[in-house]
Amino acid sequence: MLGIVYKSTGSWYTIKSEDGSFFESRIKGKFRIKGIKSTNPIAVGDIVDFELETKSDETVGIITNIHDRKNYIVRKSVNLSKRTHIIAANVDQVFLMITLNNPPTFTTFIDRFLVTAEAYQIKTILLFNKIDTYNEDELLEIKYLAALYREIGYECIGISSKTGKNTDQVAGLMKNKVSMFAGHSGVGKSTLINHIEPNLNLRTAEISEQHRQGQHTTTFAEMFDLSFGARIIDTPGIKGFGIVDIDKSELGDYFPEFFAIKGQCKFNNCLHIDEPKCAVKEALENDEIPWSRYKSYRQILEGDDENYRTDIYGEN
Ligand SMILES: Nc1nc2c(ncn2[C@@H]2O[C@H](COP(=O)(O)OP(=O)(O)OP(=O)(O)O)[C@@H](O)[C@H]2O)c(=O)[nH]1
Ligand SMILES: [Mg+2]
Ligand SMILES: [Zn+2]
Repeated sequence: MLGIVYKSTGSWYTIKSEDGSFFESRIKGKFRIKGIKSTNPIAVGDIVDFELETKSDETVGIITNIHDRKNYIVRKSVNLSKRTHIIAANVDQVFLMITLNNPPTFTTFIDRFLVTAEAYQIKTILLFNKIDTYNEDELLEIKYLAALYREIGYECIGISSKTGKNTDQVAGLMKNKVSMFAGHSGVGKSTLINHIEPNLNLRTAEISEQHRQGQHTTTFAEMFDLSFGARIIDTPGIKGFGIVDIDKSELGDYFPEFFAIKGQCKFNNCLHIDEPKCAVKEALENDEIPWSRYKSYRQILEGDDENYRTDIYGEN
């Protein structure tokens, strides 16, 4: 049978089969997935083949095969430096929620997040939340930011999770897709989800309560079906997503507007720092690339000697 993993506790996996029934399942034998040293072989969102086994009145699923992943999100395991923990697989899109103040979301955070999402090949949509609270100047700033990111190619929507303004647009984008929500603590992720799907209320509350009790317990993601054919993956305690190691020479490729013109740099290994005839620097001087983006790029680039590692957790 074919199914999708909705929940994992490390040894047990909850699988939803094609006909909509749920099965508690285990892995048969050892799973090795090429190229990934992970503490968990199977994650929420994985598509698996499984069989049913009945022993003394109890039916459990046995996972026999995992299908190739479209993408996956990892975080480093606590205490196991080289190993990673796969948080979720096969994510269609992530909504990054942004507020100007209360709490502030800085462009460096947004850009680091976008770099990670580009590296993971996950589509990101920017949601500027709490638009019911802004004064005229603040609204102008939001409009400026939205225009900046739209120009690069990211979809941007101004919303209010509280009044429901434009949340139907978000729900429309979620239909028939697997979505995740990210952003600093307090930006309104839970409020938005509760507004879109009031019946989920209890469950999201339960999950964050659980997490608050133990800071360093491993967090498990869980997938939820919403009433209108959307699915979300909730990752308690993780306000954004994982970590990715990016080589310095590749970093510019994850800034789509740099990538688009890098062919015009004199050197094909141009890092866009102080090389002569650098198309990115020229575009910057001509105001064709926003300074905030270049600033983020330099910050990330200078962050580490060999690799840049993004730590995209909300509170850092
Ligand atoms: N005025 C206004 N308040 C909002 C809006 N969205 C959320 N809030 C408020 O902001 C606070 C934080 O919202 P949450 O939904 O709990 O934020 P969160 O992103 O889930 O935070 P964590 O679970 O800590 O990551 C709550 O008091 C909400 O009522 C909005 O659009 N407008
Ligand atoms: Mg929340
Ligand atoms: Zn260059």
